Amino acid sequence: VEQAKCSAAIAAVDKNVLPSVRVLGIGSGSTVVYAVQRLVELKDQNKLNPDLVCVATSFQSKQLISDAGLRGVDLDDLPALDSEQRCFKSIDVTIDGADEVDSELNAIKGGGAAHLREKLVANASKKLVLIADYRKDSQTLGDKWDCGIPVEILPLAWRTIKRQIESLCPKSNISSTSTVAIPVSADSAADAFAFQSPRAELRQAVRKAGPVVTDNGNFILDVAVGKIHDPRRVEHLIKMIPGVIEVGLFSGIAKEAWFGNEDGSILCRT
Ligand code: DER
Repeated sequence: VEQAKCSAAIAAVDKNVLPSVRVLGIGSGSTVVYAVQRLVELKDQNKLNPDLVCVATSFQSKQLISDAGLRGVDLDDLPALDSEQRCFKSIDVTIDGADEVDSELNAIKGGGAAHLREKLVANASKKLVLIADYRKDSQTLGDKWDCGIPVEILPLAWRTIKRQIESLCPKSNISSTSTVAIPVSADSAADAFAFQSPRAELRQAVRKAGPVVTDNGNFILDVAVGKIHDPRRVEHLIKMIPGVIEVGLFSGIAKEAWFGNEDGSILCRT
């Protein structure tokens, strides 16, 4: 698996981090470590833009940037790209990992509890490139990733938020045999999407007592909903709940996804 991650990372960096790239977003997680290692190699070969600056997406990512001897910069310190100060996409390209990617390049992210800043940086990027091993390459979100959708929430009301997420779809519409289309709004069955009755679990830390606390001081609920046929709708439905800060569904954001396969081959989907 590590070799597959490494191959995908190298291929994605070589294809996307050209000398013309001046501002690069660096994601979080274990796969992106290989991308930064490749950046160091390119830097040593003078193949990077000499003015390259990197935007971190977490404390881990900030540490990767500084340990690699790359120049870090805060998102808000980047100059606007147009005179009217309107263009908010100040990052040329961002390279980041993912927990699962579907055939439309929608992704589940947040396995590393970093998706709030990752989505902020991805949204401010002209191009988001995902890198992953073959385990993340899916037809439909929820096929392979069984830890649920990471949702960053306000700690002070976590039980109330959990209850509201778990009440998102009336159980009465769930048939016992299969996932059924559940009208989200009473007025239109067209709003329906396949959605199991969600279960939200507060993510517990491993080497710290109590729940995971994100870099932003918040909690994570992992929301299991089964297969996600309409990621954008599920994302919006959860995001509308008061106290939800960010949902680990990246719908229609990524432009490219690179997967390392078990046999050493590499797959790029656009
Ligand atoms: O938290 C995140 O979204 C990370 O990008 C993560 O999910 C990917 O992690 P991995 O590269 O360690 O699989």
